[in-house]
Amino acid sequence: MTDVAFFREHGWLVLSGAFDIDRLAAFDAAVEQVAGWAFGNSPGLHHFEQTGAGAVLARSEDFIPHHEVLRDEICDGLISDVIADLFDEPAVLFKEKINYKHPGGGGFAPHQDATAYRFVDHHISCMVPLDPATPESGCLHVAPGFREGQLPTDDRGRIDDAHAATLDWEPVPLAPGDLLFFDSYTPHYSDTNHTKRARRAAYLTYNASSLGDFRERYYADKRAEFESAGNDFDGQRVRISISDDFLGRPVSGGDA
Ligand SMILES: O=C(O)CCC(=O)C(=O)O
Repeated sequence: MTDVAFFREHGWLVLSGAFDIDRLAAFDAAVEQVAGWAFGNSPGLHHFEQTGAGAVLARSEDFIPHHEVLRDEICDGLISDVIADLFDEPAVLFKEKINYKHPGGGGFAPHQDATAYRFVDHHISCMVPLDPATPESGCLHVAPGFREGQLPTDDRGRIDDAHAATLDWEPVPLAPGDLLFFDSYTPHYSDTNHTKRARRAAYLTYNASSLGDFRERYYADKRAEFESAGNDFDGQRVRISISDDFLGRPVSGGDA
C-alpha cells in the first residue's frame, strides 16, 4: 500500500525493492537500447556533456513512443498506479527522461521541477535508479518546503543561493529496484558522479489526468525552443532542460 500520508507530509516517498530482479533487468536492457539510439539516426531527444574522459551521453528524452517495453511499464504499470494513489486520481505521463551521469558527469543545482514544467501547475515524478545512487555517485538530495509552492529563484530558474542555504537537505541513497516519488515543488539537487561507474536513472513525470494530456505539446515546445537556440544556447554551459539547472560542461565542437 502506498504511504500517501508520508508523501503528503514530506513531498517524497521511497518504495524499497519495488522492482523485482526480472522487472529491473527488462527496464535496464530497454534503457541501454535507448542510449544506443543517441549515436545513430534514431528516435529520441539526446543531450551530451563533456567529462574528463571526453564527451558522453548526459540525457535521453521522448522515447516511449518508440519503445513498447518502456511504454507499457511507464504508462500502465506499478509506477503509474502509485502515482495515481498519490494524486488520488488516474495519472497521465507528462514527460520521460534518462539521466546517465557517467563518471565525472555533472550534478544539478538546487531547483524545483515545477519551474520547468509548463501547462499544468502540479506534477509528481518517479526516479528509477539503474545503478546505486549514493552521495558519491550523485544521488538526489531533497529538502522540505514543497508546500510553500514556488521558492525564490535566480535568473536561471534555480533556487536562489541564499534561500537554498537555509534548507534542511538530506541525501536519498537508492539501490536499483527502489523507486523514489517526489513532488514537482520538492526542492532537490545532486552532485557530480565521483565514482568510476555511471549512475543511470530514469525520471518519469506525471500529472493528474483530469487536467489534460500535454506530453506531445511539451516535447514539441522543447524541441522548438532548443532548435531556435541552435541547440547550444550561448555555448557556455550545457542546457539539457527547459530550466537551466544542469551543472555539466558543454561539449567542445563536434566531440559528440
Ligand atoms: O539525475 C540527477 O542527478 C538529478 C536530476 C534532476 O534533478 C533533474 O533532472 O531535474
